[in-house]
Amino acid sequence: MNPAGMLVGRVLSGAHGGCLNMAGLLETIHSPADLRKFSSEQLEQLAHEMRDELVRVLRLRPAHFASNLGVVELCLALHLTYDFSKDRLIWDTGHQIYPHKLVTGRHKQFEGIRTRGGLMGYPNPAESPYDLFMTGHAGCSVSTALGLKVGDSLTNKPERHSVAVIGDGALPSGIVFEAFNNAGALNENLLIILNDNAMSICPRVGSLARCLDQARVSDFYMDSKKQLRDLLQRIPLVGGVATQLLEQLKDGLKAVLSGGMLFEEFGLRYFGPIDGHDIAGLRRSLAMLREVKGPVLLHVLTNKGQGVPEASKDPVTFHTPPVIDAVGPKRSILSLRKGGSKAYTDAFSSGILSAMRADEKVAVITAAMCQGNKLERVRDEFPKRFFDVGICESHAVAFAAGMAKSGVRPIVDIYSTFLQRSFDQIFQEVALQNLPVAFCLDRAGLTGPDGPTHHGTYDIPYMRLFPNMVVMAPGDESDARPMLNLALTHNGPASIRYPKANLETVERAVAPLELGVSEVVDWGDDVILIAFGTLLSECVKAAAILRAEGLSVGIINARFCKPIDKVTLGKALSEAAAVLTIEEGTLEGGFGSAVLEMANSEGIESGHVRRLGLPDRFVEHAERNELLESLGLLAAGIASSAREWLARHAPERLTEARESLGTTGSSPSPRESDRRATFSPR
Ligand SMILES: Cc1ncc(C[n+]2csc(CCOP(=O)(O)OP(=O)(O)O)c2C)c(N)n1
Repeated sequence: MNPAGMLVGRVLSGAHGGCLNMAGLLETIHSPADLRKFSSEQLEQLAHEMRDELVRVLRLRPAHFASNLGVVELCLALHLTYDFSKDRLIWDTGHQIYPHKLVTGRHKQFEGIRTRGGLMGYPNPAESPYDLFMTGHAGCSVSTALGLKVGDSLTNKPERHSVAVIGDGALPSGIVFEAFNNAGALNENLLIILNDNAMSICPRVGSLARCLDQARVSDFYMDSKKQLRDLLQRIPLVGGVATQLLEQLKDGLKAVLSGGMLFEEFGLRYFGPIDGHDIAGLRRSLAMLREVKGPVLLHVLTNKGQGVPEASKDPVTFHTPPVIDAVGPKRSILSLRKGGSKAYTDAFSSGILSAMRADEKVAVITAAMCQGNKLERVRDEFPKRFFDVGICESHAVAFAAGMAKSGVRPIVDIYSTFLQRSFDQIFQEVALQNLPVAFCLDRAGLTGPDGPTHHGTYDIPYMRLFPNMVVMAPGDESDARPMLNLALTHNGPASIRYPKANLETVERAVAPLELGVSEVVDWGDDVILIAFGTLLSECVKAAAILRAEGLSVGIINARFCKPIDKVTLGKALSEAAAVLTIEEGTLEGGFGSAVLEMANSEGIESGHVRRLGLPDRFVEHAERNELLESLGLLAAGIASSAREWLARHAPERLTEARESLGTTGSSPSPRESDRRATFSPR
């Protein structure tokens, strides 16, 4: 970026009378203890430097942007008030943790954040003792902070403070209220900071949002609240009835004016709202609250995108903006790089829009991911059939079940990783009732720079567990619409998983989609590659590599994991010398496992089946293609696994193939074309 828009170096007096070059305060911080040497002015300057650093690094790649700009002062005030080498700090979700990384000894590595081998974009205990849990899903901070506090009390460390910072977007998650309920009853010392920037990724939704909005009627509210308190304290209490009335009046006024009543009813002492960009004010409040006994909620008002005018004006785009091309004076963003290619998310969001235009019974539910799911057009065209329920995935599914029972055709559009929250509702409210709910599982597979908290790894196993559930994955773009149509006309629950990837089309005469039937792209008898999902295109490339080596290679686009296609897949297992299943999901209980289970129950030999997919470990963050390559899931890796497997199970086929090449040169082998012609799809 243009350094002119960044730091303006100044020399001011240091807190201890010395001179500090203000341009380099951030560089002098190796641990939060270093913050204590700064004067108030220097802290302001440090906040400025931190924002410059965030802009300098984050403009290079998509990353959480506006949320981090909004918590710089809060982060400094927290580290100045507490000693988190002993005290406990949990940033809810963890996407706003970058300022914390900058002051906890990770400034030098910050440049590489969210790249392969670099810092994670979320808390990571492997990086720093200041990060206690690796998280990325919203809503658990109050529970873990409370657990830490209780754990510390039980293990004779009662002096440790415990703090959770939670955003107003995460606040409505059901688990937060479960934690409040428990915290109020346990009455342990706990500080919950509500970081209220009036935004989730999109504007916050629901009745809780309205309640918080009341507290934002700032000046009026602050003044009147103070005046009313003063007034109430001056009214003489005369008799029991008057006291009772007065209490009721107090409560009523509090409820109307602050929104804090809700928290107090849970047994949390409510303070605020206060300005989250005033370091001195924050420090005063935090120092006072550190001494308060019992659970406390401090309501802090911040501005998402603070310090970058375009980000504060448009926090939705700047939640995770694309690469920032140009930055002007005062950190104003001059241009963003426009994304060119269409992704699977686009194919499904436009499919959903068409389905809603065609049938007024179709409705769609998102859990705070309208933007990520690209549902803005749906929201604007069909406001009555579009439901953003907030970060409440369990509710979303049970809510969909209710709608389905009433005759609506709900689509639950949720990322694979977040839908894990709804496991029990998928079981009980949907599958057990055999209700026609269509699940669109976006980001199923490796999500890239977000890493293990966000990879959509487990949905194949958790979806295929349930009777009645249809489990589908498109092989390419041409499968997307037919699958959505099938899900919306099927008489029971159906799910479709698709990755965070650009659309691709595999050239072929596309077979019409039929429930439980896979599509044969090519037949072969040395190797058959069975793809479940969009790694189909890599299988096509792998097949080309292997065919050039003289092998006869078939490709199947499985389309369904459940019901599984016993006929086609059974035939593949019976005819090919080596069979590989390929999926972008965990191998534990995934599609390959489904194929092995099918073979076992059908009495088909399956020792020659090799499963390729995600290993039984948490996969780190990096670009999706880097990860796929390192896991052997791109064409070269698939081809090499196939060769290896064939060498183990039918080495003579490799020799034969080599010999046939010797006689025919490198042109496609006659063996292969003969065999390809032998398959007759049903
Ligand atoms: C369970 C879950 N669902 C959805 C998300 C996606 N998500 C990440 S941040 C975010 C918004 C959170 O809003 P808030 O807590 O107010 O934080 P802010 O970004 O406004 O600071 C959402 C929906 C998530 N991380 N976890």
